[in-house]
This record gives sequence, C-alpha cells and structure tokens, in this order.
Amino acid sequence: MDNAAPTLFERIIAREIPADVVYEDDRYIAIRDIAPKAPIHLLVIPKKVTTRVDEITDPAEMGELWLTAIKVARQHAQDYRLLVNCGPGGGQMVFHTHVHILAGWENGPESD
Ligand code: DGP
Repeated sequence: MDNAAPTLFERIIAREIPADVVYEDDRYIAIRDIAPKAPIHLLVIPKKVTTRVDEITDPAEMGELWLTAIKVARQHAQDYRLLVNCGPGGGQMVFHTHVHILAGWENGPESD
C-alpha cells in the first residue's frame, strides 16, 4: 500500500485543487502555471507519478512525455521553450515530474 501523501499535481488531477486545465488524456494533464513566467506558461504533467524527470527510465515513456509536451505547445504557439527543473538544486519546487511550456513573447524569451 502506498501511504505517500498525494502530490500537489495529483490533487489537481483529482480535481481536489482547482486549475485551468488546457489538455487532458488518460495519461497526461496540462494546466496553466499559477505564477506565469511568460505570456503563455503551461505545465505538462504525467498522471503516473514520478518525483523528477530522471526517474523515468523507459524510453517510450520519456518520448511520450516530450511528444505530449510538443503537442500541447503547438496547440498554443508556433514557437516555444520546453523546460524541466530537476531537483531542488535545479529549481524544482513541485516534486511530481512536469515539463514547462513557455511561449508567447513578441520577440523571443529575452524580450520581456
Ligand atoms: P518547478 O519549479 O519546476 O517545480 O515548477 C513548479 C511550478 O508549479 C511553478 O512554476 C509554479 C507552479 N505551481 C505551483 N503551485 C501551483 C498550483 O497550485 N497551481 C498551478 N496551476 N501551478 C502551480
């Protein structure tokens, strides 16, 4: 039995915490970041819980995560940045693997 407390993103997936959901299928959800760092800032989150992206060792699973992130990004922007913070030293604050999609700048990411 898994007694670990649900992560913030599990609680969002379970609709226990509200979020602006922009995409969902049986394996992923994408939401708008609560503290956007770009005009468009989305988070693509696997429903299967891992703490950080380097825990995903199955190439198919890793590929599917990135292909889903690209699919969601292309639904919102032609050009975009994909970003993963891995571990506290890498800036990760929510310990449930997710990919950031950043987009929507007029003249690229350094223009704000
Ligand atoms: P990271 O630092 O890579 O773990 O990114 C976590 C992101 O999650 C950060 O950009 C802010 C966002 N975030 C934190 N809490 C919430 C929340 O309750 N709702 C939403 N939509 N985003 C959140």
